[in-house]
Amino acid sequence: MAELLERTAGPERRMADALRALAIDAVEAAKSGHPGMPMGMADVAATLWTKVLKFDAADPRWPDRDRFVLSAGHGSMLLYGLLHLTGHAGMEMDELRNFRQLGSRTAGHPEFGEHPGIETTTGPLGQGLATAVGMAMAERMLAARFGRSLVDHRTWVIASDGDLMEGISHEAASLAGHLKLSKLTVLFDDNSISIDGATDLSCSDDVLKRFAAYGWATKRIDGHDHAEIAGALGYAMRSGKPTLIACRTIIGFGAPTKAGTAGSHGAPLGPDEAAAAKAALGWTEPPFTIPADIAAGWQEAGRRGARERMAWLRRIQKSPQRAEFERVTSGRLPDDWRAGLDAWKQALSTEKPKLATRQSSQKALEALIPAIPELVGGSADLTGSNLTHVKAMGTLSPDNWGGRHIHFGVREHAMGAAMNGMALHGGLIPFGGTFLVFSDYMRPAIRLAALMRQRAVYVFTHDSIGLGEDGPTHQPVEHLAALRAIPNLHVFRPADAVETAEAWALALSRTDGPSALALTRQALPTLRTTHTPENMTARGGYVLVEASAQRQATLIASGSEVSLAVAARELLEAEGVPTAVVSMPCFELFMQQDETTQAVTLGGGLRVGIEAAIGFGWDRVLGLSGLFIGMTGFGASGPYEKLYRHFGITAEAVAAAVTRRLD
Ligand SMILES: Cc1ncc(C[n+]2csc(CCOP(=O)(O)OP(=O)(O)O)c2C)c(N)n1
Ligand SMILES: [Mg+2]
Repeated sequence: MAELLERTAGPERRMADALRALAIDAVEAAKSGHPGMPMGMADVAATLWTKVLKFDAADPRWPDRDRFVLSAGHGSMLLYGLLHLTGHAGMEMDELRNFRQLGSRTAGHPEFGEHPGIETTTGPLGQGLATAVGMAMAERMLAARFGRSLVDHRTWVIASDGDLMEGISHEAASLAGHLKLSKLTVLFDDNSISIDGATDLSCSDDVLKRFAAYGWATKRIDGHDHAEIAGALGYAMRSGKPTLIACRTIIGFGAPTKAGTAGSHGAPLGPDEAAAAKAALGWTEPPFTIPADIAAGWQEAGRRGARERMAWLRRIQKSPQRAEFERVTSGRLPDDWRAGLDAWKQALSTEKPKLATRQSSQKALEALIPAIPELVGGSADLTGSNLTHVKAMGTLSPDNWGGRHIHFGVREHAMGAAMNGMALHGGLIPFGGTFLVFSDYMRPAIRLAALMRQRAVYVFTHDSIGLGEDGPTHQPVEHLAALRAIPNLHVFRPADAVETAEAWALALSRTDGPSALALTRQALPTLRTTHTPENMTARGGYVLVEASAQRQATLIASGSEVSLAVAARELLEAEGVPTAVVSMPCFELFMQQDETTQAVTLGGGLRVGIEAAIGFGWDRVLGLSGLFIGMTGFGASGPYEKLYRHFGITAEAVAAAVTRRLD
C-alpha cells in the first residue's frame, strides 16, 4: 500500500482523495454504510467526472447530458460526493453529514427522485447495469427521431463484482452487445472482493472473455493509474461496440489494515482506521472539509459542460422539432391520443366481438401506436403470444433505431430493467410482454419501477388456467396476488375488449407508476354492450349488472371470470336470488374510491369473489364472511374448459355455493 500510495500521489490523486475523505467521514458519522467501494473507485470516478462526462451541474436534467449509473448502489457515497463536489444544488455538505438519515437526500442507496442528479435507484445488484442498457437504447431511439444535434450522449456505468455475478447482467450485456450499443461503457470495479471475502470463493469467470463473447470491446487497466484511466475512457469513446473497462482496484484504497479486504465493504472503518487512512493518503483536513484548491478544481469540473449545454439550448431554440422534443421529454401525451382508442371502444359495444383480451390489447395498440410516437415496446420472445407487435411499429435493430418493436429475447429481467431505463431516460413510454407466470422473472425490475414511480406497461398474457394445455408450469395462480402486493403497481385484469381499451388508457395516462395488464389467451364475450364515454375501469370496480331486486348476493370477479359471474347471476336470478355482478379490473383503483362508493358497489348481501387464481388478498373486498371461488393450488394440463370444471370454477358451482350459503 505504501509503495502504491507514493506512486499515485499527485494532484489527480488529491481530487480523488476528496471523494475518499467524504466517503470515510459520512460513513463514520452515520455509523453505517459502505466506504470500500468509493475509496476503491475514486480515481476512476474522478477522472470520468472531471475529464469526460458530459454534464452541467447547473442543470442536472439537461436532456442531452451523459447518463451516469452507479450500479453498485452500495457505494452511494461515491455518487453523493461527486454531486456535492461538482456543485450540484441540493447536495450541500449538510446532506453528506446526514448520510443515511431519515429525510435526507443521501439515502443508504441512491434513490431516484431524492436529487435530480440521481439517474436511477440502485442497490439491487445488476439492475443498474440493465437499466443503463435501456437508457443507452433510448438514446439511440431518440437520436433516430430527433437527430444528433439534439440527442448525442453516452451512458456510463460503474459496476461491481456482484453486479456482474447477477444473472441480469448476463441478459443485459448480451442484449447490449447484440444491439451494438457503442455509447455504453461499463467501468467494472474489478477488486476481487465481495461480502463473503475474495470473489474466488464463488466465481471463476473470465469477465473480459465473457463480455468479448457478447460482442463488447474490453480492456483491463490499473484503476488507480490516472493516465491509464483517461486512456481507457478515450478507448471506450472511440469504440464501435459497447465497452467494458475492467479497472483493477483495491477496495478501501488507503486504509492501512482494511484495504483489499471485505472488511472495508460495508462497515465504518472505525475512528482509528479512518484517521490512519487519511494520514496515509496525506489528507490533513478535518471531517467534511475540502481544501480550497481541490474544491475549486471540482467546481470547475461541474461547470465544464456549461458551454456545450448553452450551444444545445441554442440549437433546440431553432429546431423545428422543438415542440415535439419538449413534449416527449416532459412525458406529456399528444393532445389527441385518445381519439382512435375511443372510437374502437365505441365500436365494440355495437360489434360485441368475442376476443381474447390479449387480442383486444393488440387492437388497442393498433389505435395507440400511430397516435403516440413515444410508445415503444416488445416482448421477451413471445411476440406472437403476447401480441405486442402491430404493423405501424417497424422492428428495432442495430440498423433501424427508428423501429418501435423490440425483440428483447428471452430476457425478462433485463427487459423489465431496460424498460425502466427507457422511462427514466425520458422521451419514451415502454411496454413489454411475457406470460403472466414469468412476471416472477422480472419482478425485481417491476418493483423498482413502482418505487421510482416510472410509467411502464407490462403486457402479461396467458393469465390463468385458461391457457389450458401448457399446464401448471405456465399457469399463474399466485401471480395476481403477488403483483397486487407491490405498492404503487396498478394491476389490471380486464373482463372484455372494452375494459382492455380502458386499461390501456389508464396505464398510459398514469405518470406516477407502472401498470400490469393480465390478459387471457382464451376468447371472451363483450360484456360492456352499452357504450359509456366514462372510463369505468378507472373506478377499479363497478356494478356491471345490477340485481333485479334488493341484492342478496354480489358476485365480484375479474377478467375471464366476469362472464362466468354473469352466467352464475342468471342461474341465481332464475332461482329467485337477486344477484348483482361487480367487475373488478383493478383492486388498487377500487381501493382509492371513497368508502361509501366501495360499500355501495360491493353491496350489503353475500359477497362472492371469483377469480381463477388463489384467493390471497381477496378478503380486502370480501371481508371475513364472503365466499371465494378460485384456485387453491397449482393448475393442470388439459383443455381449458375441462380445467375450469375440474377446479370447480363454473357458473353452476358459484350458484350452488351461493344458495348453500344463503339457505
Ligand atoms: C441482488 C442483490 N443481492 C445481494 C445484495 C447484497 N450485497 C450488497 S453488495 C454485495 C456484494 C459486494 O461485492 P461487490 O459487488 O464486489 O462490491 P464491493 O464489495 O467490491 O464494493 C452484496 C451481496 C444486493 N445488494 N443485491
Ligand atoms: Mg467487489
